[in-house]
Amino acid sequence: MADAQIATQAPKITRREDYREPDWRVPEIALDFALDPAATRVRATLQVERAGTHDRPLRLNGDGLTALAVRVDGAEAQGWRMDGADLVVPLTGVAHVVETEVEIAPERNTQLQGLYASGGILCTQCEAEGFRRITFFPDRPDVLSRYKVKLTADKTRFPVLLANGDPIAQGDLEGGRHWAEWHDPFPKPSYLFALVAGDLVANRGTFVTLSGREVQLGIWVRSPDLAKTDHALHALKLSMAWDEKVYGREYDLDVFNIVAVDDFNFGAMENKGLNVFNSRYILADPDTATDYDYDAIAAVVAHEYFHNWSGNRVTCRDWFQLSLKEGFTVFRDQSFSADQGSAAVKRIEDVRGLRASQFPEDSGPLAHPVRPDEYIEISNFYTATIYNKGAEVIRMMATILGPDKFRAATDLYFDRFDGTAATCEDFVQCMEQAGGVDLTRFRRWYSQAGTPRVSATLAQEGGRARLKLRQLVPPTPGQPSKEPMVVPLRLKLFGANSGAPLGDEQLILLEDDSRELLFDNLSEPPALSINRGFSAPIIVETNRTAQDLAFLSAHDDDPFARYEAMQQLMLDTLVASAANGGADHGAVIEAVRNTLGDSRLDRAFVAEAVLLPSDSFIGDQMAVVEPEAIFRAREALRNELGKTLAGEWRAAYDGSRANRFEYSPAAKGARRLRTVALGYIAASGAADADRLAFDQFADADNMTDRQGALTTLVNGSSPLRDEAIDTFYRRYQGNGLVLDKWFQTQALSTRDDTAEMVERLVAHPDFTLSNPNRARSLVGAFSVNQRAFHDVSGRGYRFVADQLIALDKLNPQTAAKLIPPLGRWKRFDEGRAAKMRAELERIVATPGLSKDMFEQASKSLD
Ligand code: 0A1
Ligand code: ZN
Repeated sequence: MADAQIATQAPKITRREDYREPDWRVPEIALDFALDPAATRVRATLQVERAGTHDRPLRLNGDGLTALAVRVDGAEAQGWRMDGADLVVPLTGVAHVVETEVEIAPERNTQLQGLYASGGILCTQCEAEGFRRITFFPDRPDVLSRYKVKLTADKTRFPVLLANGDPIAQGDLEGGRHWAEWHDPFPKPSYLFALVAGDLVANRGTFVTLSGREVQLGIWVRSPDLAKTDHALHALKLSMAWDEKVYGREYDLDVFNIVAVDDFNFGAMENKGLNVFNSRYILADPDTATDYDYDAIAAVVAHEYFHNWSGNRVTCRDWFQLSLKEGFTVFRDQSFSADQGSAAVKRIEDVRGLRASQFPEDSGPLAHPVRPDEYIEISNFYTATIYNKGAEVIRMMATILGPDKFRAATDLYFDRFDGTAATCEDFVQCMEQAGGVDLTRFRRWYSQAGTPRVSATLAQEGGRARLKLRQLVPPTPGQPSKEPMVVPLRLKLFGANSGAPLGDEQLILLEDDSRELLFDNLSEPPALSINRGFSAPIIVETNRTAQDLAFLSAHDDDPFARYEAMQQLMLDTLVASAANGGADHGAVIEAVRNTLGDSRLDRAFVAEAVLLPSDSFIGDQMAVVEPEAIFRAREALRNELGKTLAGEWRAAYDGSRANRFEYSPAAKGARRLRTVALGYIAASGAADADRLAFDQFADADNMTDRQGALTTLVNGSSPLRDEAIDTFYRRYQGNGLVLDKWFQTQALSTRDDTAEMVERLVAHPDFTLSNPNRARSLVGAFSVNQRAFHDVSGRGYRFVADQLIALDKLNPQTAAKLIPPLGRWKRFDEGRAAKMRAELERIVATPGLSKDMFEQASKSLD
């Protein structure tokens, strides 16, 4: 079945410069599904029209399909042939009706692309190229069609039949079967097609749009999960109202359905009018979902909903333009989430995520521009660069234009390109026209990979100061030399004695290799606050002293910059300590003490600010990553912070005790700080720490507190550790999403026997590679556990490679996504690097490897 996926010696490279408009358009398609898990019949009727004057045949993409019938204008087609997996049909006129028939087996589809079965539900995933696994079609995003879909299935097993658009008709048939017909009036590309059939129930709601239309909303799940869908439904309504208010975008169909399935390769999918979600981004109640989960659910629901305009009404011309919809939609969902609670905390979280996933990608073998030039397998390009750096690029344009012009520019974009397939260039042109700006050089953010490094040196000369800025964009694969980027920098000076601002914040553009700025009439020595709000996705290197940073961490009036000053101070201390086997912790301890004691700060901010940078982020600052030295340096600082500020941590812990679960920004902040404080109490070696953690674990009325306590116990060595692990398991046996947390918490343990433990967990009866969430919760989590994965013996590398080779046979997309940690070998010492390379070589040499894995693993060896 996976034949079409298997790489031959030289997999085909698709290049952006080779883009050609489609030869044939398909304005209408009717699909008729006779659904059956073992054998589903798909009949497709395509109205095709020749585009322009040419005599090329109609090429319909297929993947693993056999044509059982091909008809043209009602008669059996003559002269059709297979070209590889594609069906090629010669046609003589300008317009024809082409019918095909195929049979597929959803229950045998382990790749989870196309039509597949998940827990008794039949569902589809077509982005990017899954539609060709369902029927023959020009499976490219610039072919837009109106879809009519008829579904027929056994009524007992599949009482609910859903597809895109609005329901038209339904009825019963002989033999216990029934049917439903759906019609989507909006032309869409094939990647947005969806159907779902299953025994589902809905949490229903309504939303009245700005213009007064009533939309029927449904969150569809299996009946035991119905009680966990209120949060998602609420988030959907908030998203619909937000898009009207902030972007002037209304929903356009009579119904909007979301279905949750347990087996899903990504987070969720924005199919027109019928979003399909990984159940982890829908299901929540206080007992099973953490605050992090609640927030992620709202963000993903918003993200998929916002795609209705940024992605569906205006789609992408080709897959090189993927960031056109993804970068913009991530920016929109980030703005939505920022508006729901603390914007500062949201920005901190987003930047932390960018640094954890995008920065390493941008400095490694898989670095690629926001608009890539070529790919082997497009699924490999659903990356942090396309999504998160893409969002930063949109954010920078919004910063340069200011809010009013940015809104005028997005209005222009939606109006001009509604119903079409557009490019990143089209978007930038709208920004230029409505914003009255020239973005010629700014476009380099789309074409050049690599994280720019900006050095900022401030020198005081009497009452003046001179700021020297210099930028460097590092070489990346295929791009040895770079042009300077346009870097928007929000900056401000503070008086280092008084803490008062020395002038207003400025937005400056660094457009060349370097730039100098002069500041006059300074009444006192200045401290530099730069890249405030993280106005550009860059690495900033300054000549600020530990004293400057400590000062800014207490006085900066931009919360992000304040957090950043603290992080930089911690980072400098930890890097020095890892390199020299110790460092003076005094400045960090004082800064943490000040922050903990500042009652004006909200608890969520405090919790973020006092957290030390992760092992991996510390490693990213070092010429050669030393996992053990980093771990020891971080633990030593945690220990000293825990001991020196013992009273403060106790006070923070006790002061953040909530009485009863509530999902509000204040309650979330309190829970976060409580668990952070618990971590420091444990790190101090306090005699009662394990008991405190176990009590929190046992008494918790919510998953945030319970998992927070479990994490502390799992990292430790108290006898209560095993008891907690067992209790948790028994309590949640049968709940897949919570068991994922159970596996993940153990895979992320900081203990030195983690590799052994994870190897044992693979044999656990609840472990399976067939479910992507489960595979990620153990293998994915372990491979980002810097200390355990990089165990000097190489056993971590071997373990992950073994798992990925096995996973590739089932689900190449999910396997390939887990390659990057092995590809970071250049950052490690020779011994580790050789072992990592050896595993990559073993993967590349595996017979029958998918092209997904081939691309990721072979590029990672370069
Ligand atoms: N467009 C979706 C992401 C997505 C991409 C590919 C998939 O195939 C398995 C699934 C989902 C989004 O941005 O949410
Ligand atoms: Zn998306």
